[in-house]
Amino acid sequence: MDTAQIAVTAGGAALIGFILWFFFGPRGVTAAREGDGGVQEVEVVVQGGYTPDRIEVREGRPVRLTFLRKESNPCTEQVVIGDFGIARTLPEGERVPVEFTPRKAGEYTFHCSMNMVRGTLVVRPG
Ligand SMILES: [Cu+2]
Repeated sequence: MDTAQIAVTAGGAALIGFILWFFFGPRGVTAAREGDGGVQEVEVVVQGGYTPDRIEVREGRPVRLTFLRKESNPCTEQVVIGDFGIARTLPEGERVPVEFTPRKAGEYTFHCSMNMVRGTLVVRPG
């Protein structure tokens, strides 16, 4: 192999590695911080997905997810948390607080109205 071939091969391998990491790599879990009054708060940025997309809270205490949508893509205009009967419109650039209290430990999905962009709420036993 000459230098160019080696460079192309290495570049391809690096790209494949990146793609595998991007789609299948470990996802960080963001634990909610408990503010005044015991409300578990997390800000979620909506831009090509949810960041963070895995949020850990404790059961039996109020949760406030504040969504901040930083894009105009209509895909993410609504966020739905079906298990809690929540559907909210997210105007671009506005913080939209969504409050509920998870009563039962488990994993719950939040997603756009088309169910294409998703995140997970992990509720730990209180
Ligand atoms: Cu969508």
